[in-house]
Amino acid sequence: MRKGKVALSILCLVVGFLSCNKDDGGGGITEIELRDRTEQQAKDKDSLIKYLSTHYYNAGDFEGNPNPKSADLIIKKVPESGILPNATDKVLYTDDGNNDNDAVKTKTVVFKETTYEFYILDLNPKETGTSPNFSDQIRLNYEGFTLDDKVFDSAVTPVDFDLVSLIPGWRKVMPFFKAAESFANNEDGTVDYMNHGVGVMFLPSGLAYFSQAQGGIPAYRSIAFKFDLFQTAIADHDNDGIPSYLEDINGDGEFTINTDADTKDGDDTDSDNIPNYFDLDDDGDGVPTINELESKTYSINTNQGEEEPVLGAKEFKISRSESEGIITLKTVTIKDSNSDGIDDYLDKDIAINYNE
Ligand SMILES: [Ca+2]
Ligand SMILES: [Ca+2]
Ligand SMILES: [Ca+2]
Ligand SMILES: [Ca+2]
Repeated sequence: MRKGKVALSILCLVVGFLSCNKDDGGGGITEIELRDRTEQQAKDKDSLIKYLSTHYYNAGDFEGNPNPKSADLIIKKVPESGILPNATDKVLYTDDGNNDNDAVKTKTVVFKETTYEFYILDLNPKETGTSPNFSDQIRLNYEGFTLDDKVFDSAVTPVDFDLVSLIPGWRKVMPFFKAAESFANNEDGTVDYMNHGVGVMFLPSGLAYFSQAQGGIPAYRSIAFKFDLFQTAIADHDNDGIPSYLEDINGDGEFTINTDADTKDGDDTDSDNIPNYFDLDDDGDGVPTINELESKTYSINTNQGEEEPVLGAKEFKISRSESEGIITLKTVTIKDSNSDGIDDYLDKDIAINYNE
């Protein structure tokens, strides 16, 4: 119980600090006028479409390439003549009304009651590999750049991120990509990834930093990132046994508290202002969520050719360890003991402790 509480109070502290800054007005802090999201999105869409329709990339270097990487990507401005250097080069966006003809695919999402468009370029479309959920952990290389083609941030050796802690655009984009098919550990400690996800995202400011100036980027700027997606892992932020992506109760791809306690429009079943993904007792019935799930331990002896079980539809891995060929796998299974369609951990009228 302690872990969730401590982490949450740090979060509140950070939020409190930011709002203090905003309120005091003076003291050298630049006041940024808060713009209307819909109006800003219209402007951002224009600048993004302008960028995409006046830039091309080296598509030929990615076709039939079995193991492409984002470092191979070259994006340049279309020359005045309109003639691209190589026959295989492709303009990112043609604005001919048919997105199928474009290199970048247009995606639409509602965020903060605003309809946003973002654009993705998939440089390694593939069938294999796992896609992250919007709330998962990812390992990747990336490079962020502005629409003036200036790099503002990058990581050339793999870094890990919690998608929940990033700008919203990343949560919207990453589920469209797949992590590596396989990887091999080298003797020098580096890892080789085979056939990993490679792409570019073009984000309006509303899915990026919006009103915040950040790392040399002024407020209200559309930005882009190219990336190599290597690995992904399902996150369970509060370690209550329920993967975080299943704790998005209203299905909007974000974690929020309720703005209305009656309709419960957010992701907070017991309306205690702690969203479920961070709440250790989601329904507030006094029994921690982890104890309202049925736990199971499997011992798999691979020396005798035993194989790991296929988990049930509502069964999730808690831990997995391996010693001398014996795999110990711990899982939890969501229960609905009175079969009313509301799982026990979300049903405040059911308080069965399966671990007692
Ligand atoms: Ca959880
Ligand atoms: Ca949500
Ligand atoms: Ca709650
Ligand atoms: Ca409970």
